[in-house]
Amino acid sequence: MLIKQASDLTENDVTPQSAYLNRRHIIQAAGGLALAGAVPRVFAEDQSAPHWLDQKVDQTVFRSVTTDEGMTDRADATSYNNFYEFGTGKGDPAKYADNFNPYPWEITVDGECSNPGTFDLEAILSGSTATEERIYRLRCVEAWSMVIPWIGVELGKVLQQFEPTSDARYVAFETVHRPEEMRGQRSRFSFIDYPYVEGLRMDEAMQRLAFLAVGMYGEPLPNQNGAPIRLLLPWKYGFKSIKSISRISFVREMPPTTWNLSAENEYGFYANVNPEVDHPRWSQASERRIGANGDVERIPTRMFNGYDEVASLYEGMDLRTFF
Ligand SMILES: Nc1nc2c(c(=O)[nH]1)N[C@H]1C(S)=C(S)[C@@H](COP(=O)(O)O)O[C@H]1N2
Ligand SMILES: [Mo]
Repeated sequence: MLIKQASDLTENDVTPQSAYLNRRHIIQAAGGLALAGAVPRVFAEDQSAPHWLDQKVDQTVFRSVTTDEGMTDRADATSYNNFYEFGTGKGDPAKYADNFNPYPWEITVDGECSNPGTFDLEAILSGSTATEERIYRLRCVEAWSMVIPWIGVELGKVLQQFEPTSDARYVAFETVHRPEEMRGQRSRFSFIDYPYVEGLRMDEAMQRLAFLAVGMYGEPLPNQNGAPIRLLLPWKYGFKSIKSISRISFVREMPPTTWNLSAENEYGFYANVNPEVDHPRWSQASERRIGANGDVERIPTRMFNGYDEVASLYEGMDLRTFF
């Protein structure tokens, strides 16, 4: 895989030809026991990504958004997670997501659109443009953050395939409900109701930064990071970036969202990263960056997580009221 920098970007392609870009080729070339321990779990047994997805990820040639901040190690981004369907501990998703098999995968699309239906993931992705790599900051509402290279497609380009009508003012997303494979969905003590649901205003969904990832670090998404397809909204708190999406609905009214349902005074619908609006129980002014080589440092949090280009979406809105 050769990833080129988009020419219209000013930030330099300072990332060295990282080990991760070539890892699979190295693994293939070695083909033996020496590197067996390095083969990610997603490739184990029947959970291996189908060939077409593997290819789609591997053929990524275009890096459209990047940053010169140090990238979080793959080991950290795949072992320190929030995915309550597999448990509430940060290590639970990596520990328990092995029982989840995301292939094959279908997404049901319904509501205010001309082209609804249930589609195989492959069909949805083949109708989109080529996959691209984007290195995004991910800022959790709990005040930790990472820098992760994702592979995927622009959300807006995918949504256009379904031809939303002018009645579609919002788009709602749902995570798959598979209690037999997701131990957190079986828990009697869960304080969130499943399936996990999220939503965006239509103009937010069409913003070019809204992204659907099918891979990270040059490989298909591991289960704990939301295989086979999850949202990334880098200017919003991490909980908006819903994982393992199985339904997309175009709707007229603002849809319910999981964390807002659990505590509406703590988690709003918009959830834009904002250092000036604290969580009722903690400050949002700074964050704990889990950066390259496992280094952890406390850094100031930036408005919209530093993605200023989204500001026009919220012009005239009081971001304290619409948090
Ligand atoms: N379905 C689902 N999606 C989810 C979550 C979850 O618990 N369930 N957690 C969210 C939160 S709080 C964060 S910070 C990110 C974490 O993504 P990561 O584990 O890939 O870093 O996923 C988000 N998406
Ligand atoms: Mo989060």
